Amino acid sequence: MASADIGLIGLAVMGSNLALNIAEHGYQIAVHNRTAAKIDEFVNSAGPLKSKIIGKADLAEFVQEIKRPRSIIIMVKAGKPVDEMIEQLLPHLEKGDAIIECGNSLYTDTNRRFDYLTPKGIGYLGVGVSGGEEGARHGPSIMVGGSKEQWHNAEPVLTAIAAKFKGEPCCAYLGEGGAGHFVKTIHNGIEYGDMQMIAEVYGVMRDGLGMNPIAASEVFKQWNKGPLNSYLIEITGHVLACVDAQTGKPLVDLILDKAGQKGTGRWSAIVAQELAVPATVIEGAVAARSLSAMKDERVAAEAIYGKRSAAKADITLDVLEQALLAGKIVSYAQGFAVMAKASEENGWNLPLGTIAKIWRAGCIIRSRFLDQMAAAYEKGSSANLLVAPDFVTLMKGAHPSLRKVVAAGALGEFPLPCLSAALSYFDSYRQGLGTANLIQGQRDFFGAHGFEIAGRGPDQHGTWPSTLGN
Ligand code: NBP
Repeated sequence: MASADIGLIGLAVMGSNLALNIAEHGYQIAVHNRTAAKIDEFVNSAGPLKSKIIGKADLAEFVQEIKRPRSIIIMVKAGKPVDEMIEQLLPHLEKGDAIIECGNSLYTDTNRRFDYLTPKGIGYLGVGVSGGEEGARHGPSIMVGGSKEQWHNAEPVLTAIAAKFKGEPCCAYLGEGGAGHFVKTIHNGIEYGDMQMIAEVYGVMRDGLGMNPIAASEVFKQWNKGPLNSYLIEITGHVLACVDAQTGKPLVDLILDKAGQKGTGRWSAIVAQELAVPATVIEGAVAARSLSAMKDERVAAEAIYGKRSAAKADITLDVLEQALLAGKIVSYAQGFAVMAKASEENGWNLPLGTIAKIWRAGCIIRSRFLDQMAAAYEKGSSANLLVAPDFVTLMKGAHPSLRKVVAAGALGEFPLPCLSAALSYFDSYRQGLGTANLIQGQRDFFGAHGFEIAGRGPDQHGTWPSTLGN
């Protein structure tokens, strides 16, 4: 007799914490893992929640334990393991059952799996889960895409375990196929941009203002009470304040300046390029991580060009705070513009306001700012955030500071790849008369590509010299 409300496969960090979260909300859950020893280990360590968890090493028995129509979460390593798991599960499933894949999958893989399973009568939900281990255990932000009918079966469990923002669950159905995983990818790209811009501002404090980590930590703690209030600003305050027990030195000064990346930031930059939507802050952040990893080359280049000048930057902390706010507005405007275009291309009808809402709690980029964004979308903004009235006011106040900081970086020789990318995008976006007229002239010169002249229409050509020289 089936007794579980839901099943879950994959008992590593994310899966085991999600399973505990589900059990804690009163649901009976069946669990399975490829390495069977981990199943008993997990069930036995579940404490008072043990009675809610049924461990099954045999896949057929695991499936039989779940009430129909079945909802089965897969939380295994993204990529091939997901396809392998689907093939193993298929013979045991019946029409109407659903696979809910919650890893960091590439959205095109999710589209493919959705197209493969839908004709078989098996629902497929590709779900982005953000918030790391802590979020999985106590309330992540959950971005759902895929089969709408099966979403309704799983909705009570997923909304129960999601983070809540003022009582509203941070979980929503966003569209068919890979819509949920696409939104999670862009979330991660925006997360890269936020982290890089914060790191750049820390660089200004350290290299431009000569502040030590403790002093910088105090500033971030203060900023967390204002418009920049967010999880990432809060943890930055803690990271900077941390002291290494062995040496008594600030931990951040001992950590090697080489950042890792697992791929979702890079995917978001690639997809933005494919959609021809400029996402220069995300691109800058991905490139900055790659450059950070080239430690030996950077050290060698510094020996050639010499250390940067030690002159103090002429900026205040208030200016720095406003610059970060301006950079953030541009970055989110770009990220949401990528989602709007992808929605159009894929026929997803992504609800941008809902996305801003479900990112307000549980996920890594949660912030006060996202509540303002959700409000802007509620007021009817659908175009680029930079022209949403409330953000126009914020940007008008903040962009002069962004300008000062980027100028200080250029003159002081400290790199600000994302803040400067944000400023360039803003200046290009608000410039009625650009410089692409010259590019069109050049293209016509060497390739007869033609150009448009107001009043004369497209496909115009210049009369160019047939030979060069003199
Ligand atoms: P991992 O990504 O480290 O995957 C480990 C799990 O995958 C184990 O249960 C392992 O089983 C299983 N597995 C592998 Br590996 N190959 C398998 C196969 N061929 N068939 C069946 N199972 C297989 O776990 P995680 O860190 O918990 O992350 C799970 C997913 O969630 C990933 O997609 C990850 O990108 C995503 N995610 C992670 C975080 C995070 O903070 N860690 C945050 C958000 C999303 P075994 O025990 O038998 O080896």
